[in-house]
Order: sequence, then structure tokens, then C-alpha cells
Amino acid sequence: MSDGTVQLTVAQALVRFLAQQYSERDGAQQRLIPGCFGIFGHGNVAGVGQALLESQLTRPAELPYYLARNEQAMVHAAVGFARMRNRGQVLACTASIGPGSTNMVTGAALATINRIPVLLLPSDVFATRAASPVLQELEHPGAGDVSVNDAFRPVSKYFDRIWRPEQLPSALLAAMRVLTDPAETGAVTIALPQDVQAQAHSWPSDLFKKRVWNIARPVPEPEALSRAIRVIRNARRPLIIAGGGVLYSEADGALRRLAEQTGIPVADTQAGKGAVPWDHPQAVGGVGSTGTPPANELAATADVVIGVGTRYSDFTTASRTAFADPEVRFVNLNVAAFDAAKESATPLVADARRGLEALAAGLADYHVDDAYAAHYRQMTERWTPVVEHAFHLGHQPLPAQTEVIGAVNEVIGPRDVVVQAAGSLPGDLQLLWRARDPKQYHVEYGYSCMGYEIAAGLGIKMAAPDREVVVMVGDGSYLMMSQEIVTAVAEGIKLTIVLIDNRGFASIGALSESLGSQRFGTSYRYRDPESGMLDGGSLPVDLAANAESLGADVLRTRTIEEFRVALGKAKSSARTTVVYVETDPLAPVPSSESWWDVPVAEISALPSTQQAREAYEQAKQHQREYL
Ligand SMILES: Cc1ncc(C[n+]2csc(CCOP(=O)(O)OP(=O)(O)O)c2C)c(N)n1
Ligand SMILES: [Mg+2]
Repeated sequence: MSDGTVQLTVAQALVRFLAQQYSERDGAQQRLIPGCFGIFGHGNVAGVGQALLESQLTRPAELPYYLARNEQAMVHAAVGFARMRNRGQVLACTASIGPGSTNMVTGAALATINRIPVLLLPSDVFATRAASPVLQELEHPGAGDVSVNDAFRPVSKYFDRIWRPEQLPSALLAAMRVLTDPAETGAVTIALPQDVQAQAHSWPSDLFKKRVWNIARPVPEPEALSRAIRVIRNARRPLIIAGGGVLYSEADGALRRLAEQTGIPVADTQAGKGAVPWDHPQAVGGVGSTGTPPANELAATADVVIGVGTRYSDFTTASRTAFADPEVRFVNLNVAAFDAAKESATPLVADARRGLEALAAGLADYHVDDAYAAHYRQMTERWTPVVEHAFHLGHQPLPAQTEVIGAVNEVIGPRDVVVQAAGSLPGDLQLLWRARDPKQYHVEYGYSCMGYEIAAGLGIKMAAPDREVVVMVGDGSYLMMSQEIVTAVAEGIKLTIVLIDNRGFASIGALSESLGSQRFGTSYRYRDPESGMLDGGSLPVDLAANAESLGADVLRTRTIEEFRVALGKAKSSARTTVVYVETDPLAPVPSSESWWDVPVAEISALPSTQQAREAYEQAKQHQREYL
């Protein structure tokens, strides 16, 4: 306890405070907030910007600053970073008022949905209202205290606005708690009015002492553990579903041990893939709408589903059709009570690693019977050649996307990271990818946000400079957000970007066709004057040239053989390299033998829609409520 005070602006105090925060888990301590992304405008240039400038004057910088090219993208980069660091480290993002700040709202939603911590510092309107409305201020005639930053409230796990300097300490402490709470974490937003940022104040010097935030590993309540063990012990056809929580808790070892000890097969979600390596005897692949047929058959007949660190999205549950046994029960191990309770489960609220260790101890004398083990092994062995075939399809004249995935999977090293988020790639990847390391597979499928890929790749590479980061991005996503290539070039952060051009939305095109909407509006073409539709000739767009113009090295490939060679070159290059390949959007992909609930028009003049509606109503009958 010291009774000294320090004179600093609000922004200077904020930066000094952030530089003194540490996280701790399993005895390892590290800076909680090792850097700050930003884009300056009049809302933050002289406040947070000035404070950041002062903080760069030491070597190394007190709070290293990174200039991004788009505010949404910098939040994606921060998410990629925190996810790669298993939520033990977080980046801050500063934006100017108005559009700079609202550009971050999408990133905030993505972070919160994926349970990944980011610290967002949008700038806000004058607290004094000296000259309202200022440039970019929203005027709400019926609510004087509303600004555009109120849009962050529903997508943040913690929100505060600093109208007066005195509010800053309590807001910062609350923010750090949420950032380091594994159950509560997500986007944390502190809005900073532009005049308040620059305001001087006398701060207690204790505010700036080093602070260590312990990332908790809550243990299961003994009674809850007994209940969970009782349910699992009676299971004849149990199935574990590994979600992202397994990886964030670094519980992959504990999961493998439990699976080996009990013989219970492990299926994974998009966020959990890699928790168990693909060729592990208990691994059965992805589950749900884009999962593997073996995992989905096991899900259909499972009597007990053990969800670990999963939030049971509709893709995981195949819109509540995946688990079809009439008596199926769930045991959910999750650090968040909210997720543990899903599907009327027997909840086990605990850290994944602690919970899995406790389950293993309590299930010492339990093992699935030999027939069940032989059954799931046989099924997964039958699946292996299907993947092999898809990886080496020999599709002509343009290669299939599955071949590109196969080449990436075979060329990159076991510790290298593949990054994806939206389009047809996440589904194909979950179906086919063979993960060899818990951090190899980075697919953002909570928000499935087009534009995440390249931006997140940047953050992932910052978090793991010793790994190669291979971003896979479709032409649609690339067109939405590729500008962070410039940031990668400027910072000397090396990315390999596989740009798959299939001239539009292969994913939504296929979905549209399956739902009777005839691929309407899903390919990038000229408007045809006769049909009035976007089904004219191909556009003169050259995305490879675009990438070149942003400063990346570009390798154009036409065949899968050329692609493989180029990928090898990109891997050994020290510079950010885009490997460009065109693929056939209509090439075949193995089926997941699953379903996804996307409602079809109940009445229509189109026979294609009428047929799709009929199929929809049939499939809908298999949807369950787990009560
Ligand atoms: C920001 C955003 N807008 C819209 C969507 C809906 N959407 C999902 S996939 C997709 C098309 C993606 O196109 P592309 O990146 O070329 O991948 P492809 O489908 O061709 O594999 C769209 C529009 C989305 N996921 N994210
Ligand atoms: Mg595409």
C-alpha cells in the first residue's frame, strides 16, 4: 500500500495499467495484454493515441502498438491471437468514434459467441457535450445519453463507459476479471469519450502496481461428479463430444487418457478438432451437420453423450437430430453453467482438465464392451479410404476443393496451423481434415464470419511465431476482407494464404440448390440483359493480381500438382505468400449423412421450392427436444 498519487491523463493511466496486468495458470505467468491494435481518428488520436506514443518510447515498448487496416479485422486478429494462446493472453483494440468503433461490433459478437477474450476501446462522444453533435455523433432525440457504442452492449460480456476519470479504476478491474474468467469471457468493451481520454487526473499509484489475474480451474462439486459418473457407468454406447473448451483448458491430454482408459469414442466439434489426433484409436471425427458418417452414426445410437467444453451449436447437434436414441441422456462438463445445463444434461460445472481427471478417477473400473469398440473402429477404418479418395480425386479440368484440402493437409507440418471461417471450406474441413496437433485446426465457426481468415491469421502468427500459419480463404471472403495482407507485410509477419477462387459462393450455392432456390444470386457474374439475372459471363476480376498489389508474393497455380509445389515454396519462403488456385464449385464432396435446419418457403410458385419444402417437412420430423 502506498499513499502516493500520479498525474496522468485517462488514456495514459489506461495504457500504464494495461502494461502491468499479468495472467497466471498452472504456475506460468505472462503479460495479460501484451499489445494493442488500433486505427486513429479524431476520437482517439490525441487521447489513447498520445498515450500509446508515450508508451512506445521505451525499448521494448511498454504496450506495443500495431496499426491495422480495418477495425473489424483488428478484432478478428485479436481473437485469433487469444484463441491461439488458449485465452491466457489478450490484445486491446483502440478505434476512433463513430464508424471506427461500430466497425468493431461484428468482431465483438464473434469474440463473445466463441468465448474468446478481447479488450475493445471504442472512442465515444464528448462527455461535456461542449459542441454536440460532434462529427460522427448519433443524435437520439429521446435519449441524450445514447451513442452508437450502445450497440456493443448486447455483444459484450462487460460494457462500461467512462464519463468521468474517477470511474476508470473500477471499470478496468471489472474488465480484467471478465477477460480472465473462463466461464464469463468474451468481448470486454470500455467506451472512452474523446474529451475524457485527454483529461488529467490524480491517480492512486497503487492502480499501477503489477497485478496477477489467476485463470481459475474450478473443480467439480463431489455430488455432481457422483451423479455424472452414475450416468456414464450405466452407458452401453457412450460418445464423448470434444468442444473448444477442451483446448482452451489444455485438457487434451486428460481427454486422451479418459478415452483410452474407458474406450469411449471421441467425436469433435469445429472448435474442438485436434483435441484427439485424427488417427487415435478412439477418434471418430467431426460430429453433426458437417461431421463424418461414423461419428454421426455413433451419435444417432448413443445412449449417453458426454459433451466436454461444447456449446451444442446447431451444427454440432445437426439441428437437434443427431442424437436419436429415444432414451439418450447428456452429461455436460463445462466451466460455464449455462453450457453445462444444455440438452437437459446432468451438468458437471468445472474446468475441463480437472473435470476429465475426476471422471477418469471415478470410472477406473468402467470400459465399453468389446463389441462396441470393434464397431466404431471398423466404421472409422471404412471412412479413411473415403477421405483418401476425396484428397486425390483427379477432378478435371479444375481441381476439386477436397484435393486442395488434401494437399494442404499433407504438405504442412504437424504443428502448422490451418485457418478458416466461412463458406464451403469449414464443412469440408470438418469432414476431411486430419488434425495432428491440438492447435493445428483453427476454424471460427461460432460466428462463421467471412473476412475472419486473413485477419485472424495475423493474430495467430503473432501468438505462435514458431508455427507456419496457412490461411485458407474463398474468393467471397477474400473480397470482403483481405486488407490485413498489408499489415502482415508491414510488420514482417509471414502468412501463407491459400486463395480458392470458385467464382462466387460454392457453399450458399449448394445450399440454395438443395433448398429449391436454384443457386439464385450466388455466383459472381455479369448481369445478363436478357434474363435480368446475375448469370451472364464471368467477370474480369483477378484476385491474384489484387493480392500482389497489396504487397504479397503470389504463386498462381492451375493444377493440383502445381498447387502442391507452390505450397511447398510458400512454406519455405520468409515472406507473406498467396497461393492462388481456381477450383470447380460443383465437384463432389462425400456426404456427412446429416441435416441442418434451414427453413424452406411454405408456399411457392416454383416446383423446385415445393419439392424442397416437402423434403424439409419430412426431415423436420426427426428434430427432437431433449427434455
Ligand atoms: C460476413 C458474412 N456475410 C455473409 C455470410 C453468409 N455466407 C456464408 S458462406 C458465404 C459465401 C462464401 O463465399 P466464399 O468465401 O467464396 O466461399 P465458398 O462458398 O465459395 O466456398 C456467405 C455469403 C457470412 N457467413 N458472413
Ligand atoms: Mg467462393
